[in-house]
Amino acid sequence: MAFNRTLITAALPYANGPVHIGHLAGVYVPADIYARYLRLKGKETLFVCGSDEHGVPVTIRARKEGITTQQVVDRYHELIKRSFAEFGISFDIYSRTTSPTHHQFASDYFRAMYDAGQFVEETSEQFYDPETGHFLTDRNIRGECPRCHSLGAYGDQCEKCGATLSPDELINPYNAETGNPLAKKETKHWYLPLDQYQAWLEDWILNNHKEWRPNVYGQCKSWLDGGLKPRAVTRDLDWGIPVPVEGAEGKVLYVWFDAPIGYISNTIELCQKQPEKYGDWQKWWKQEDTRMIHFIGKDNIVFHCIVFPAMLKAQGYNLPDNVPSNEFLNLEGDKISTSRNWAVWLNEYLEDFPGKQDVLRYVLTANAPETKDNDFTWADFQARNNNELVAIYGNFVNRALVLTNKYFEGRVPACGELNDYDKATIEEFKNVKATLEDLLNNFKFREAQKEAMNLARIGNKYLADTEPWKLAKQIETSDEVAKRVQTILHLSLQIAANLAIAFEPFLPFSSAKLRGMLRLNEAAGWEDLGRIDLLSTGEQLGEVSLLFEKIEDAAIQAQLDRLERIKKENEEAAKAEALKNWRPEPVKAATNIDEFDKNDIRVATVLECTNVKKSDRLLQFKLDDGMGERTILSGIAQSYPDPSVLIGKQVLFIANFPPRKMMGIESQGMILSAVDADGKLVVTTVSAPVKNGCQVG
Ligand code: B3M
Ligand code: ZN
Repeated sequence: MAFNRTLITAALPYANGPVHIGHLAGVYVPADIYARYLRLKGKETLFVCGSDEHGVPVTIRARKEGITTQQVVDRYHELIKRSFAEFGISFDIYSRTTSPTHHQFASDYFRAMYDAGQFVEETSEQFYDPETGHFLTDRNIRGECPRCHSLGAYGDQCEKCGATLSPDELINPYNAETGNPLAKKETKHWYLPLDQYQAWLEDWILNNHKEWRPNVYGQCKSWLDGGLKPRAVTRDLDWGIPVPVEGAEGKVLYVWFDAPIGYISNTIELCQKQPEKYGDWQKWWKQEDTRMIHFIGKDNIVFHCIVFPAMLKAQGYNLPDNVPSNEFLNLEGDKISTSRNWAVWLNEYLEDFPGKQDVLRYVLTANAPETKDNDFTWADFQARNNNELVAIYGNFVNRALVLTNKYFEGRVPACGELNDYDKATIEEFKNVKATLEDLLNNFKFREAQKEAMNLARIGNKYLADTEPWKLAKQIETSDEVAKRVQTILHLSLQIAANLAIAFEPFLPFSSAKLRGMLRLNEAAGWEDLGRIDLLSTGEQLGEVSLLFEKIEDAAIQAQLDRLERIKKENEEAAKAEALKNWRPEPVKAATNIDEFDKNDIRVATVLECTNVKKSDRLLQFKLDDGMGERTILSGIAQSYPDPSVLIGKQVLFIANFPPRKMMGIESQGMILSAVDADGKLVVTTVSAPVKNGCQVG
């Protein structure tokens, strides 16, 4: 269907922490590239986003930081908004779900569905804390995992074994915050009957949107194949938008009900503020010739492809045309995590690398997790900057401009006769526009940026091959040579102007700078890409400066050191957590004295105790066992950084295990140790002196 305008939405980030590179690579950078591309093409475009300020994540953060939920969302909304702006994410509006417009509109949306009989009401038993009188969300319920029996599993997931759980499966569930045991109580909620939309969704997605990315289509298909069930759209919480129905006191809209409506209410807010520029909001949400694209991360697919479309369909709104969702970005081989602080935070990046927004944009797009999870490493960040942005793009542009300054006082020289090599070069870069468009139209940003860089490669190669700096030696003496140098630089400058346009969606700061240096006409847009008359002969160029600068090792090392520090902190926190949750193992199956007596346990004095060479696990003991000397190897080196502390101690060992060779040494028995909660091994010693060789029983 033909469309005349595009509404682009980017997932609303939770205002429970700053934005990190995973968010940027997955959602905001691709969405921004697309928005800038369409605007550069002169298309009517609206790019909407805002903070998601309801839900449990913000309330958890508030309790952790000891401040109110309102303070949390105020703090992070401002921080996120500012960092996005500084990073050049070109939203038309970045609002928030605590705005009055949103509260009103989301509430009305619920009410309209309620009045139209589009919900089902159901009363069910839910966990609640009898002491606080609060119902609990899955994430706030903890207990023993029914699978691996570790303690402290969450109501939705066990982080130890990875099992997906429901709170009902937990053994001895308790309130994660108060530690109180939980009871069940009846409560009424409103459900979106997704089962009633099943047939329609199947037809809409599976038959009519086969062009969606395989990861998106595949996830939808598996949800649909599993059969959709009604989903509760209300919660018993005190933070959120009150359910606008009688008898719903103390209940709020589920965050995933109100958040996507935020796309609409933010559009409304903008259109009410600037009607001349954006028109009536309904044009963006209800008119058939408007196309909607949702940029999201893969954990949001079901909400944007199934739940929200059902809500939109119910009320007669437009449906998304495409939902380009990315996989996840890892950091230095590890999953990015807000709670573990394993991330590169946008606000910190902007402080650590001032003026280098485009470098991060470039690297995140070059490594975009479009089809599979991908990894961000600082080494790659440095290499892509130094070897690609500096060495190819920056180098080409700089040489073209500096040489023009040097030989032609910074004026665009005339284009003389083109030779075959010039013509071949022009041919090559003329194809770039069509290729780029095809890739961008299909949300293949990673490939598209590669193609833009290819244009810089063409320019770089052109200068390297034609070597105008060598010819320049004869500029004074040969008219022909002078003309040749003019032509080479004329063409090079035209390629540079093309680069400013081609890279504009990806690297907006560099393009603005390059446009300034070339004094490129502001009106030159996407459709001018491929032209070789973007700059006029005789035009004076602007002041030249470097487009990109080398990033030194020290800056990278500082980032790696930071991550190393965080890793250590996390290990310590995990240990402390394990200690806190530790419980003794259940008692083993019954045995008897005869079985026990088969083990010949005795006392011996440690004569020597040393690390085994080339093993970080084994200690070698020489013992006086009352009968002579005995060697035993024990895998406890990690617990004894200084093994000599054991010398002179009387220890317990099993004397009748068959000898065993390890690392070329024969071990004649086993020394008994206690395994502490954190995995540390402590050798058992005798509290009062006894004869070596005496038996334990
Ligand atoms: N805030 C989840 C997330 O940040 C959620 C997205 C809402 S989009 C309407 O992953
Ligand atoms: Zn488990």
